[in-house]
Parts: sequence; structure tokens; C-alpha cells
Amino acid sequence: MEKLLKEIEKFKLEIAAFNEGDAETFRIKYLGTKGLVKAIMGEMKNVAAENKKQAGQLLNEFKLFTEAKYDELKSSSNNGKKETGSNIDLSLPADPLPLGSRHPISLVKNRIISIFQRLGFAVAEGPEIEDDFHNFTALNLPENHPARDMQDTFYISQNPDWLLRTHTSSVQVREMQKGNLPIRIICPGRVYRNETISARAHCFFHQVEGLYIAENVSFADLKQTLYFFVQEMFGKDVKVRFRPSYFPFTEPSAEMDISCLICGGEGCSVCKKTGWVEILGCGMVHPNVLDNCGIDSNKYTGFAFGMGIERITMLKYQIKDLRLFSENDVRFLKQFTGAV
Ligand code: 2U9
Repeated sequence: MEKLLKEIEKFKLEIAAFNEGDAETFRIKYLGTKGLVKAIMGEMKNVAAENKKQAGQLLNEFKLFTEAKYDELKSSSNNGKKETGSNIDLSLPADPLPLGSRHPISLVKNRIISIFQRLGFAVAEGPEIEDDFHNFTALNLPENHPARDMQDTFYISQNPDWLLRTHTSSVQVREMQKGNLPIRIICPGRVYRNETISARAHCFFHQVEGLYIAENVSFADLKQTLYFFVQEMFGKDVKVRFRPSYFPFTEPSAEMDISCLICGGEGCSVCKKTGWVEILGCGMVHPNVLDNCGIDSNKYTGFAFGMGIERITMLKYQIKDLRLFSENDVRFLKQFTGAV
């Protein structure tokens, strides 16, 4: 009887501390047909007759103790069939999802936007499908004007008046028509031209155009605004120059060059040995454009500018082929991680 008592105490401790496996392992070891509880029950035959009653109670209690431990293991490890909750540990950190990166055109676009926002320019957007008036006529390109040939246009077959905008100037026209002056906006967006795709041309690309209309806006304001932009975008050491040019919507018109970022002005293949690279076109808004959009050209003046984002991006990152921007090759795209 004494031996039995000792053994039961020892096994109770062992069972309470059980951590060698799941509930099933426990069941086989202690409660199975060849398990410990059965074996110890067999000891009954060695107990003296006068102790049998007490030993029976002891063994029964031991059996209940072991079964309780089994139930506990079953519910905590969910081995039991009646448990329906899952095994998932919700406190574990999640597997990291592979993250993409911003497209270089978006990075450069956002950088351009933030530079002009610091000068008080607001962002304006408009439709990519435009009508002839907003894309051409309002911008001083009346029907049959030869300047319309400068831009090969995609027309919408259902309606000859509809087209894919060839520049974001149509957005500026819409803002001018609203008549809330002064206007100080930049218009980023995708534009379309019927060009044969090559390393230097594509049938769509992205622009940022700017427009500032108020009383007494001068060409000096235009120059200083664009000079600030270049310094912020390309650094303080970059030189700029303006060359006279022609656009139907601006008069006078100019193109702006910056000193070559690759050779610093010495002359290389990027600047075609000139030391300068063109980055944008600009000018004073043509009085006809103001009038076409319902703004009094005797009272107000304004400047406008336009640049291709692809062109700026190619210069900034020394990208030689425009097609890389639209092929979505991750080997190209994953190289552009942080901000510009
Ligand atoms: C309004 C009036 C005038 C926007 C301007 C340019 C000059 C220009 C080109 C740069 C490269 C287009 O992307 S590009 O091919 N743009 O040279 N754009 S002035 O003039 C405007 C715009 C809107 C109402």
C-alpha cells in the first residue's frame, strides 16, 4: 500500500509537468490499453485485502486526475474534434508582402509639383479625351492653321470633334474659362501624339505645364520662376539660357536650356557637343488665347511653360531609351526606390 502511494505521487508530478508531445501522445502513454493507468490498476492484486477499498479509491482518483490532464491538453492543442477554432497564432508578425516602388515618371512628376507648390502653384487636372476647342482653337490654332500639323493627333472615330489631348494646355483653358483670377496652376498629365515609337518618341508621354495669369505678370517673372525650378530640380551649379522660339499660344516664346549635367558644359554625346540641353518651352500667353477664354487681355497678362516629364527623367537618371518607361520591366522599375 505504501509503495502504491509513493508511485501514485511520483506519477502525478510527472503527469502535471507533461510536455513531451500532444494530447494523443499523452493518451497513449497514460490512458491507452498498454498505458500507465492500466498498469498501475494491475497492482491492485498485490494489495492486502484489508487495504483494497482504500487502494481502489486512490487509483480511481489517480485515473480521474490523468483524464483531466488529457482533457486540458486536448483543448489547448485543439486535438479534440469538438474544437472548431483554428491553430493560427494571431500574435505572430505577418509575412512581409513584396513592395513595389514608384514609377520614375511619378517620382519626377511629384518632385516638379512640390517645387511649384512652394511658389504658390496649385495642381489642376482635366480630361484626356478633349474637344477641338479646348485642345486647339482656344490656344490660337484655328482650323486650317498650319501649326496644327506640328502635332499629330489621335481623333476619336465616333466624333471628329473629339481627340486625345496632345498637351495639357486644354486643362489650363478650362481653368481660364472658370474666370477665377488670378490663376496660378500647374497641370501634370498624360498626353497623346501619333508618333512612330522609337527610343526618342512615343505615342503617349507625360507633361507638366504651368500658367500664371494676373495683372502685370512679366517675362522677368517667368524667367525667375523657371530659374528657381531648375536650381531646385538640378542643383545650384546648373546654368540656364533662354533662346527665342515660336509657339502659337505664346508671344514672345522661348525655349530654355540648362548646362549639360553629364559633361558640365564641356561637350558630350548627350548635349551633342554643345554643352547645353533643352528642357522646356515657355512664353507670355498670347492675347488671343486670353480673349478666347474670356479673360480681358487689356487688363491681364500671363506666362506659360510646358515640359515633358520623360525628358527631365531621362536627363536626371541618364536613361537613353524612352520605351523603358512603358515596358513595365521590373528590372528597370525596381531601381527607382526613394524620392528623387
Ligand atoms: C495656355 C497658354 C499657353 C504652354 C507651353 C510650351 C511652351 C512647350 C512643349 C515642351 C515639351 C511640349 O512636352 S513638350 O513636347 N511645350 O514648349 N508649352 S508654352 O503654353 C500655354 C499653355 C496653356 C492657356
